[in-house]
Amino acid sequence: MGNEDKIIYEEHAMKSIAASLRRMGLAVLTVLLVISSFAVFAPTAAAAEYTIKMGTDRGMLAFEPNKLTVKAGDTVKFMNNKVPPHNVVFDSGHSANKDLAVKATHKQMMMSPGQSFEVSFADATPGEYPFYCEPHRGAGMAGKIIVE
Ligand SMILES: [Cu+2]
Repeated sequence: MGNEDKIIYEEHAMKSIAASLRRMGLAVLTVLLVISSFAVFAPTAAAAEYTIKMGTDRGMLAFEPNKLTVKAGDTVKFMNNKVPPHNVVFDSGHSANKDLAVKATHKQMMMSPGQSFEVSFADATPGEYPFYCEPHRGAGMAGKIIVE
């Protein structure tokens, strides 16, 4: 190999090394971008499940808690507790999303303690979702779920 040939050969080698480094750099950058986008957009905590008791532990005609703040994606379980029967009617006229309010309403009376049903707030419009218990509305058995 002549001196000139050697130089050309080395240049080629350098170029291909530089090219593969660039490719590797791109790959690393892509991986970093993917990881960082996950870190930014992935929820830091899994969807939560909350429980609202129907009738307080002390036997009051109230929901416990009667005010609950959740995030879209969370689930709220209404559990029959004391002094039944109870039901849950969402006030669709005053809810952030009427369809969800109608869907979440559980008109059927729950007679025995421990009975429950769940309301999913997946893809829920943020805002307030007021609800009440039909037989005990007059006694003030009402509550509100706020979706952030
Ligand atoms: Cu009730």
